[in-house]
Amino acid sequence: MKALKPIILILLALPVLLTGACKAHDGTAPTDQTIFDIMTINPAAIIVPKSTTFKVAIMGIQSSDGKTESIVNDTTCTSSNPIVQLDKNGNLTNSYTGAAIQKALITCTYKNLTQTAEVTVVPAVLESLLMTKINMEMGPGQSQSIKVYGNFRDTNNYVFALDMTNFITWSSNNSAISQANLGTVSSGITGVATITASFTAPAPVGLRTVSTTVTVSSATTTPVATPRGPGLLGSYYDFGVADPSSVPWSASTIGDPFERLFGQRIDSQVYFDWATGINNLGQPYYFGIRWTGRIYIPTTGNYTFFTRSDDGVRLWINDINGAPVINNWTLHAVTENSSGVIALTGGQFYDIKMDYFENAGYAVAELSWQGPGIGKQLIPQIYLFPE
Ligand SMILES: [Ca+2]
Repeated sequence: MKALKPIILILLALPVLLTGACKAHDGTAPTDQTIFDIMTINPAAIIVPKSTTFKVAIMGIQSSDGKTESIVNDTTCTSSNPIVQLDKNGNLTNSYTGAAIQKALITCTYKNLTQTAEVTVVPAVLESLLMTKINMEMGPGQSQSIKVYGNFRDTNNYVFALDMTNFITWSSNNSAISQANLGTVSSGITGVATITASFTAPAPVGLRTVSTTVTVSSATTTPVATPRGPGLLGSYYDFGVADPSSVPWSASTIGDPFERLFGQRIDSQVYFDWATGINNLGQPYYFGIRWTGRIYIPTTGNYTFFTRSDDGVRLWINDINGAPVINNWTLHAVTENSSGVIALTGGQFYDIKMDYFENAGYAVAELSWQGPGIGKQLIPQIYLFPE
């Protein structure tokens, strides 16, 4: 108990210190004298499921010295569509319950700065929760970061993930061993505990939970866990916007499909078949999609990657600024392409990027792999990470 006393004293003193700090600011000018000349909203183009809340970051940047600070609490935002609102805590909330895709333009003002964000609300239902780490092991008094994503199934039966870390409720079956708060799992005494993240979605979905074991052992010096990915970041673009007469492209006039950012979401897999050429965000051809992130390699060995695409596709593994391992940047009907054999190390993350465009007619985009003990299959969600 002797060792605990100073901690208790500090805890007892903390509210006094905080109260004192707050009072010092009363009636005086804000201490923040920084003049920001750039304002950012991240993400600036976001795709969210209906009836959800998502955390948005609003930052001020002083371009002369690069100083960056959250200004979300001092920013006021308005929305072009009353079903979507962004509050002073950065909570982007939509109350939509209908069946159509909804768009909103959010306009935010901080002092003399103004910035906008484009929001697309997609009818989609929460299917499951996913933790970015499971089977956690750590020593007493250690902690690990974690995120919890929701998997949402849209009306076209495609699954995308949304970061819900800030909105889930944590519980532990033995909080003396381990407990979690926001994006951190911490350990106490040795033993094994199960921690659970819960979220209650609007009816008829109701309660969704996900759990992991946390093994706390004095023998563990560095925290470890099995990573689980929510998918790759999909950035959806339009082309032919500035010059509609430039589309459709011909084989000799292929241009830049990444002309205007339409929206971003985390796609659980690259597995899309849009027979009508209109994708599940309502984008009619002509659109480009760039999937980026990292891939986790479970086992050391030789891997081969495969794409099926209509139209153009390029794939990079590891060296995303170098030569693509698949390159079929042409107008074509559904075509499978494969990489050469690539030796990869188990337990490692590698950068991955897949560029794709749909020019007209049918549209398909798929990404598969095969490797040691892995038959040819779509790359599963749990191996794909958006950052
Ligand atoms: Ca096509």
